[in-house]
This record gives sequence, C-alpha cells and structure tokens, in this order.
Amino acid sequence: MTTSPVHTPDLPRPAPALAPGDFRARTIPAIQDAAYLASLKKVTQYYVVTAFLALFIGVLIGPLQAFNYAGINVYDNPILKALLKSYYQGLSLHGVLNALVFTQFFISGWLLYLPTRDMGAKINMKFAWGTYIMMTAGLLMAAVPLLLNKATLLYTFYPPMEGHWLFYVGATIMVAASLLVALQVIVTWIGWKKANPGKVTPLVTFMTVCTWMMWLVAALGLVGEALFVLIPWVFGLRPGVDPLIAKTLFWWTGHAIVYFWLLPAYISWYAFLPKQAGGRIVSEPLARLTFVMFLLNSTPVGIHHQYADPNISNVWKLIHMFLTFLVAIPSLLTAFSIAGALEDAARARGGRGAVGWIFKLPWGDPSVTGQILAMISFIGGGAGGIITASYAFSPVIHNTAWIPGHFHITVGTAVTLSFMAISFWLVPHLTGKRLAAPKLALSSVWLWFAGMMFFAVGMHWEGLLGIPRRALISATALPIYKEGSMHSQIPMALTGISGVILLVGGLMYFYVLFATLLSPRVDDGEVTTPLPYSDVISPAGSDLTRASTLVRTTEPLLALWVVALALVLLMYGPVVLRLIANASLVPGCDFFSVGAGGCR
Ligand code: HEM
Ligand SMILES: [Cu+2]
Repeated sequence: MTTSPVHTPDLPRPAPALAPGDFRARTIPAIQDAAYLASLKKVTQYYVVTAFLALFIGVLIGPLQAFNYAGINVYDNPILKALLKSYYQGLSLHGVLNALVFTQFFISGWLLYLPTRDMGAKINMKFAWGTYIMMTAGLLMAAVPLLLNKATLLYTFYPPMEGHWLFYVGATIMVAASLLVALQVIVTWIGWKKANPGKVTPLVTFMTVCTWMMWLVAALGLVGEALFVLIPWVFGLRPGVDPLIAKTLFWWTGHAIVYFWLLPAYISWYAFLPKQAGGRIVSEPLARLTFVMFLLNSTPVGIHHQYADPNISNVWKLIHMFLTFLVAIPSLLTAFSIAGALEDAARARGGRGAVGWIFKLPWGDPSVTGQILAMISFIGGGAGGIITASYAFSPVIHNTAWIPGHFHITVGTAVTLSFMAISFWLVPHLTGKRLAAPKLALSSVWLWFAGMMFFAVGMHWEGLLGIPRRALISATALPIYKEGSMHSQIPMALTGISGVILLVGGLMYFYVLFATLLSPRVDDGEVTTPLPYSDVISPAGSDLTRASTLVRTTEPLLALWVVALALVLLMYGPVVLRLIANASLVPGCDFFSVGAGGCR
C-alpha cells in the first residue's frame, strides 16, 4: 500500500503556538520578601512533619496486624495490653492515622506550597497558619477518644457503632480545615487568572487546582454525613441513625478520597520526577486532560463499595461500576506518560535497548527510586482494583483480607512511598538541612517496596481463601485457619515476613527523616535543592489564544468543576433520595469501650 503526501500550498500556516522557552523548565517568579517565604516554608514544614509523626505511630501498629494474619497473636502481651485495649483499637488508630491524618496533613502542606510557589503568589499567611492550627486542633480532639478506646470504630466509623462525640467533631474540623486550604488555593488561582488574562495556567498550579476542586466535590459526602447524620445523632438530637444512608455518604467521599491521595503523588510524577531522573515531561496537554478526567470521574463511582447493600437498585450499582472502569483511561494515560518520561531520562543518560534503558535510571537516588517503586506497586494495585470493582468478582473478595492487600499497594505504597520519597528532597528544600544517611534512605524505600509486595501477595491470597479482614484470626478458636485444611500456611507466612520487613524499612525511613530534621541548617534550600521543574517535550505554551484545542478546553476549571458537581448530584441524587425516603433509624451501639457496651 502506498500513501501520497498531502499538499496544501494555498492554506495559511498557523502561527507557531510555542516559543522556545516553553520547552524549557519553568522558572518560577522570585519571592523577594524573605520573611514571607520563610513563613510559607515553615507552615509547609509543620504540615509535613505532623503528617509523618502520625504515620510513624500508625506504621508501628501495622506489623502487629500483619502478625495476626500470619496466625500469630501478639495482643496478649502485657506491654501491648497496657497500650492497646484491643486489636480493634490498634486497627482504628492504624487506619485513621495512616489513611486519614497522614494523607490529609501531607497533602494540605504540599498542595498549598506548590501552587503558591508556582504562581509566585502572596497568600495570607495568617489564614494559612489558621488552617494548620484548626486541622491540628481537630486531630487532637479526635485523638483523645481514639487513645482512650472511646472511638474504636475503625477508619470507616460505620454507625450504628457509636463513639464519643469528640471523635466525630474533631474529624469534621480536620476535614473542614482541608477544605479551607482548598479554597485558599483556588481563590489565589482566580486572582492569578485575573492578573494574567489570556495566559495558560502553569502545569503545577493547574494540577493542584484540579485536585483541590475534585476534593471539594468529593468531600461533600463526608460533610453531609457528619453534619446531617452523625453529629445530630451522637448529640441525641435524633432518636437513631440510618446505617445505610451514613455508609452511602461515607463512600461518596471514601472512594474519591483515594484520588485525593493519589493525585498529589501524580503531580510529583508528572512535573518533578522527569527532572529528578534527568528527562523531560512527555506532554503537558495530556497531563491536563488526565487531571480533568479525574476531576469529573473520581466521585460518581462510590457505590462500587456497596454491591452487597440493600435498597440501592442494581441499575445504579452497574452505572457506578462502568463509571469506575472509566478511571482506567486517565490511569493508563498516566502510566504511559510517566514511563515515556522515564525512558527519555534513561536514554539521555546513555540507556540503550528495548528494556536495557531501565538500568540507566538513577537508581542510586532514593527520591527517584522510591517514586519508581511506588509506581510499580501501583500497577498491581490498579489491576486488582478492576477486579475489586467488578460486580461479578466483588462478592468473592468482599470483606476479605484481599481488600487490605489491595489498598496497601495503592495508598500504602503508591501514595505513601511517593510521599516518603518526595520528603527526601522536600525536607532539605524547606529547611536547608541535608538528607541524613542517603544510603539508608535508599535501603528504606527498597525494603518498603519489598515488604509491601510480600504483604500484597500474602493478603490477596488469604482473601481468595475466604479469610475475613478486620478479624483477630490469630486468636480464633476456628481450627480451619490453623490445621491447614485451608492451605493458608504459605500466604500467612508471606504476610508475617512482610510485617518484619516493613517494620525494619519503616524504622530506617523514620531514622533518616528525624535525623535530617534534627541536623543543623547548613544550606539555602532555594539554591541547593530548588523545586525540580522539568523540561518538556510537548508543552502547553503560555498564550491561550495560540494554545491547542486540548489546552483551551481544559483551562476553564471553574466551569469543569460545576460539571463535576452536576455529575455527582446526578449519579448520587436519586440513590440518596430513595434511601432518605425509606430511612429507618436504629439505636447506636458502643461495642468496644471499656465498661460500656451494648446498645442504647
Ligand atoms: C508497616 C506497614 C504496614 C503494615 C504491616 C500494615 C498492615 C495492615 C494489616 C494487616 C491490615 C488489616 C487489618 C485487618 O483487616 O484486620 C491493615 C489495615 C489497614 N491499613 Fe495498614 N499496614 C501498614 C501500613 C499502612 C499504610 C502506610 C497505610 C495508609 C497510608 C495503611 C492503611 C491501612 C488502613 C486504612 C487499614 C484498614 C483499617 C480498617 O479496616 O479500619 N496501612 N494494615
Ligand atoms: Cu472505591
């Protein structure tokens, strides 16, 4: 077959849309006011350090749970008994501190700092500190009942399990504070748009604003659950609670929150990792499209957590399932874009061959290595997620050990390991201190990755055998787990080994982090560890009128945000209205608190 060239000599050629500078790494506007910059860095540092302190405690509990899934019960140990009243108190602390507190704090700092620097904006620092203080106050309020075993509700706090009111109020204040960070960033961006008419929003700001807008849509479920269901109920203003309404509102937020965790890692993978690895961003317009897809489609999918629940029609369950599968598109766009950027980096470093280039990546750099390993873990997480979200497969693994197996390679590795790896340059950047023990840092990310791979295989496998999640199976009298009739010895051994590897890797990481933080300030972080902006193969350009259709279509984020809101109301409205119409209130039950127990 032959093709003939197309000649269009009479058509005017379009004006070149891109300037040579567009291909080069962005130079961010300088901030002259040194005191302001120091305060901005300080508040970010506070967010980040609070986040990692929460993770530190949360991670120490994890191995105890892994031992449980290896059939080893450590909860009768007197020292542990003095610290944790039960397996479930530990599990509640683990889930809340890792998945809710660590993520919320890290992201609030990271996604406040990045856009502010990217736009060179002067934000109101009193407001920024105010939201940090508010979030921390919320955390402390929620922490007290958690530590006193008065909020042993697991991280989903499903009613009618009932905890102390302070937990619900504290958690609500924490989430509300993150919404205020979102508003501050969005308002700052609107100001930038006004000051820069006709300009394309810079990529990092674009991705950040998109993420915060997504969170504003996603968080509505949790805000509704807290304000209209949980808080009126725990204060006795309502005679009872409808568990299904609460659960539905929870998963409105509860699914999308995974993208609120993931997108901040994507920002690093898209914008900064190419530079760190020595390459270029593949395509800015594509990155924008990916983020807009997540804005529109992360939230109206949460009913895939409720296939087994009554009073939600199968039609809605199926619609949410198909919308869930659509998330594969931006995920695969990301996978190919980032792989392309890494290949570009490796080839620039002399990499050759179809796979040989992989070895030329800077594997000695703990920040790059941590993020690449995080991505690799996400391949398994994404693939497993497709099974987990399938109407047909879900019943096989619902509420089994498969589920924690799945989300420890998504949030527990893709996100957490990325944030750890980012901290290796972010903390020196913010503080002017040097990364302590880089070799140990490198070992820590490998151990975390290896540990989580063992964990994932062990827990997915145990789940397929029908072993339930959230169960102290190591103390059960059921012989089925113990006598080998289930053939669970191998996956249980893998899970137990994972607990040891993760404990060692986690401790190494925290040693590096705390040693760095406690070391003296020796550098100007702006000079020695600047924000790693990358060159671009296919830029978006800076002038809207000359930008590509894709860039112009994705630029009006406020309008897209309204579409996202409309979509979620459309996909959740009829479901929630039917649940409200059929509401049946039940009394609360306090199962775990010492001395209490039973239902009201
Ligand atoms: C040392 C590393 C870790 C180990 C060994 C570990 C182990 C475990 C195990 C075995 C479970 C299942 C418990 C059960 O269902 O009874 C679990 C639950 C959980 N883990 Fe981890 N984990 C680790 C780190 C993390 C991280 C980094 C995150 C998130 C950032 C995380 C978030 C969660 C959540 C949300 C749950 C569910 C809690 C619930 O069911 O209410 N874990 N973990
Ligand atoms: Cu989900």
